[in-house]
Amino acid sequence: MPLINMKCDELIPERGKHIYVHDPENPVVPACNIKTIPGDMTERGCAFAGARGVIGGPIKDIICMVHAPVGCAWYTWGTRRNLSDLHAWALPGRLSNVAFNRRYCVVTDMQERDVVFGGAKKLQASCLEAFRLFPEVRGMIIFTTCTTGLIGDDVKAVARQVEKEVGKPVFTSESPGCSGVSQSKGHHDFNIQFYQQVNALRARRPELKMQDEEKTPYDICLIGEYNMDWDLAAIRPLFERIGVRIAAVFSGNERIENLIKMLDVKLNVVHCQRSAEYIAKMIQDGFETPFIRVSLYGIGQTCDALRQTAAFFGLQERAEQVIAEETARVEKALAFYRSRLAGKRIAVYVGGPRVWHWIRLLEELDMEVVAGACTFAHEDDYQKINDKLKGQVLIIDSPNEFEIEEMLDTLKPDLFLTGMKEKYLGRKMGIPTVNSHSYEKGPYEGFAGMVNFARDIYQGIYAPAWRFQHGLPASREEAPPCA
Ligand code: CFM
Repeated sequence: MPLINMKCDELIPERGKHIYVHDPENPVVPACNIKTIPGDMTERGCAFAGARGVIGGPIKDIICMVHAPVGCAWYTWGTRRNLSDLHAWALPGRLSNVAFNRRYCVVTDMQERDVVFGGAKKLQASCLEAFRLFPEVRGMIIFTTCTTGLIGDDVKAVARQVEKEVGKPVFTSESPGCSGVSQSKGHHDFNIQFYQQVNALRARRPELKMQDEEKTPYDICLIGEYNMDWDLAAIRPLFERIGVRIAAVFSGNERIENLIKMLDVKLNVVHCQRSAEYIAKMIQDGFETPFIRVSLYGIGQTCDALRQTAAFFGLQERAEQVIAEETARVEKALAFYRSRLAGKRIAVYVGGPRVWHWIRLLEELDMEVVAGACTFAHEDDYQKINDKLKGQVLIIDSPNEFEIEEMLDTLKPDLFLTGMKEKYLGRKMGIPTVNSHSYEKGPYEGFAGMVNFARDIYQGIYAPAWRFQHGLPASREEAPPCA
């Protein structure tokens, strides 16, 4: 039976249905995307975090108005390094800096009195004040959280009123933290509500649609791409060189103006298929715009993504040219890292998709995935993981800290690809880590990104600091010189 119980779960045996050792002969999908078992110290985030932090946050020229007590805004602010710029049209000085969405945290600061008597008036005043303080922003999204969701403030009415007064689009994202089992619910909510509201806005103001003279026959929208540590700088030129135009990105470093036009492209290219495939499906249903699923991590998968996109538009020849040039450019560096990293055993713990995004990438460096864990993956993510794994691999759905510790202790991987919270656990156990959410020194996507990723893995494993830790394998003590 591939499902297993871990020792640390003696007191919560129900966890067993979330954990399995993948067997290629008999693949199983664990229990997933269900309520956390009481007493299990889950590492999951809330639905609001999924809506605000993951999808709304990376939009570069809007205010994310968090209608909540200050903590909801403060503790979710700036934790995800999706960078943006506000250069092109910003005022000089104060706002001509990069990463507008990481510099400002805007919240209604709900107090007890507001909860008792209702917060709608306070929200309206806050929206108007924010628009006055940041005259250059082009719109707003109002986010509700547990508090304002539960008291039932009519945020849609406030949005309509503010939009009328200011003349800029105001959207709402009603995805209170408690409304789902993980941040994944917030992704879904945001997709549905944004799609509906963009459609409604386009009906009210048709001049916001993509006008005929703007359109090209090669317009695509990159969906589920969040510009983590400037991934777009590595990816955008590749698509442009094969001859397509990225008319919109949902939602990394994107202007709201382009997101309103995203319904007018010819093809949707979906990268993160957990957080954003929903909107691609809705656009397909509503506009008959097809979508393709891609991965932009690793050489092979990036090539596949370019080939698939090119095939849709009949641009295969140019794609082959770009692929030949780019693979030649990174060959030497990757050969160096491969020679140092071959045979290393890796554990990966992320939200979900990156486990399957990275299996092939790690294989390209001759490394092996020995364990995988996902915070909020759904069944289709586990199917994708199973399809890519060749050997017996431990997989944990929504792990708690004890399970992660036991996983690392029993499998002793050479490197742990993980986030900010768990890295200390790994490092105290003598296992190097690389930040697999917002990266160490990215970008990690595309050809150049693959070299950065390999370099960070190499620097993690061969960091001289490990010499001072006892009981480490010899390989980590004999650091070969860096390229
Ligand atoms: Fe998609 Fe993402 Fe991920 Fe995600 Fe995330 Fe992320 Fe992630 Mo951190 S959108 S599901 S909610 S690929 S922030 S950029 S790295 S857990 S696997």
